[in-house]
Amino acid sequence: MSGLTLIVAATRNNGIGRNGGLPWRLPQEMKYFARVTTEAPEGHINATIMGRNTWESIPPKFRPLRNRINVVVSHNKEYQLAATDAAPSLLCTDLASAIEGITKLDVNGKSLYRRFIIGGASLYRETLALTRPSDSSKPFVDCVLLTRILSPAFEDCDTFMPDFMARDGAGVWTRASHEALRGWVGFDVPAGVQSEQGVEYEFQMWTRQG
Ligand code: FOL
Repeated sequence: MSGLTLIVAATRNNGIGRNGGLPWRLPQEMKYFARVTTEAPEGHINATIMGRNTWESIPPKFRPLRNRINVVVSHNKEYQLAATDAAPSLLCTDLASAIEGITKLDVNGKSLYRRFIIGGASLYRETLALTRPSDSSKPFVDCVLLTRILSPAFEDCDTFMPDFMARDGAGVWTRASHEALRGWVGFDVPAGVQSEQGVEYEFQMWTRQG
């Protein structure tokens, strides 16, 4: 089992949210998110791991995210999902038990393929702070699928992800080639600056050595 993959759309100053939701509406970018997190070889399934706020930010009609194992991490032990709400596959009070819980889950006999950290700010911060463990069963983020929102600046963001490149120092994270991104996701991803709804962005992949 490979490490964890963090997937995020963020502005140049790492803005990711506003008022409990995404600051932009980018249908093609969202399709990319859905496809990347869903596609798995025959007989396999991926997991999406998210914080409680992110779970609540997904439109009810899209939640739980279909054809994926949905894991919600809430450090609040009292947290209860709304009775009317569709349930995630797992509700955990910390990341370690989330990771362990997924392994034990049987989803119609499917094997687990990839584990995606899909936000938000707290869970990104927590997972990026993990150092490479000697025990490969422990969680560690070794790949970031970053959609960099280039313009406009979306200066009214109120939620930010950590600057993972700055945080770990130069050379720890390296940007993979576009071919490597295509190979990793397993489908054709448009290269270069994308333009949608007046927003310019780029699909990037970053990997970590140490
Ligand atoms: N990563 C990227 N690249 N873009 C994002 O928008 C993004 N969003 C989150 C985490 N990582 C991301 C968290 N927020 C849905 C809504 C919000 C959300 C994540 C997912 C959602 O409704 N997803 C549906 C898409 C349905 C559609 O096609 O519009 C899904 O099935 O994945």
